[in-house]
Amino acid sequence: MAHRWTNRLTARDVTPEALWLGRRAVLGGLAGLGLVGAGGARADTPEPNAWEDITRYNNYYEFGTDKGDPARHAGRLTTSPWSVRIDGLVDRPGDYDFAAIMAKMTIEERIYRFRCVEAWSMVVPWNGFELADLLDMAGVQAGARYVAFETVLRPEEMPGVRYPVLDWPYVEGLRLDEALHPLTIMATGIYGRDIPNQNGAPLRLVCPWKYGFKSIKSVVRITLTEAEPPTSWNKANPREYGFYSNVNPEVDHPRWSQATERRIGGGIFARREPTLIFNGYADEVAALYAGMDLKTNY
Ligand SMILES: Nc1nc2c(c(=O)[nH]1)N[C@H]1C(S)=C(S)[C@@H](COP(=O)(O)O)O[C@H]1N2
Ligand SMILES: [Mo]
Repeated sequence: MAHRWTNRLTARDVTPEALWLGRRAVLGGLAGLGLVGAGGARADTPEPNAWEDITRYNNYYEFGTDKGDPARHAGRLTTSPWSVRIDGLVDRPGDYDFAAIMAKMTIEERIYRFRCVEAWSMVVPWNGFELADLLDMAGVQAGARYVAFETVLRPEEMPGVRYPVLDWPYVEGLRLDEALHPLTIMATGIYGRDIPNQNGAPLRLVCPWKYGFKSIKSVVRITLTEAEPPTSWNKANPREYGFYSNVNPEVDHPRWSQATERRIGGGIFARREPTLIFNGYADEVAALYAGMDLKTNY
């Protein structure tokens, strides 16, 4: 399929893989214990305030809310065989086998700026395919306006779902035009390898102009709907998390500023950089929100 997007970021911008691998240690302050990274790479521990903000947010709550839980427990998740149910307002609803999807897709590397946790960013080389291509397989019907996503729910493999920290299964949503945008991909790999379980194997959404929590992991169901679908973080805390969740330095989270961020790998003395509207992808996506008040539609 003809893809309409070109990387502006290059391999030179990519966060070194060792730092990516060691990120949880970097963010969790374990760096001092020598647990950081392959190849002996050692990153700095962020200052305590930032550390607090980060550790309050975990990356894959189905495996627990403790900062080390995803890496510790996600290995239990069985990711093969895997299928994705595509239903709702589509011409060809059904269970789409992941291996069959992969056989049909063009897998490309995309280097994206990614907000991994709220005030930290990285530049990550993802491998994947455009979500639009998957939706094409199912045939989106005229009445569809939104896309709802659901993560697998397997209590026997996911120790965190015993706790009602979120309303399981984890769900997310995009407006149809956001979902069809060429920047929106389903990632199946990272740094040229299969995606690790804790990052959402075997396929997870990546929507690079939005905050990290929109990028739902280990997707098993995609439903085309007419109405705006519920999202996990909005259900848990509607004041703090809206449906859109576009990266926006002008709209603070009620508990912290979103105006600046730090690039992982910058080290403890790295200056905070100004956060860019739409995470730096304004040229590509601002038109989707023309005329919308982004303060009320946060
Ligand atoms: N199913 C599911 N998806 C999820 C989460 C989660 O807890 N469960 N956490 C989200 C949050 S808060 C973030 S910041 C990103 C983190 O993705 P990463 O670990 O690949 O950086 O995943 C998002 N996707
Ligand atoms: Mo997050």
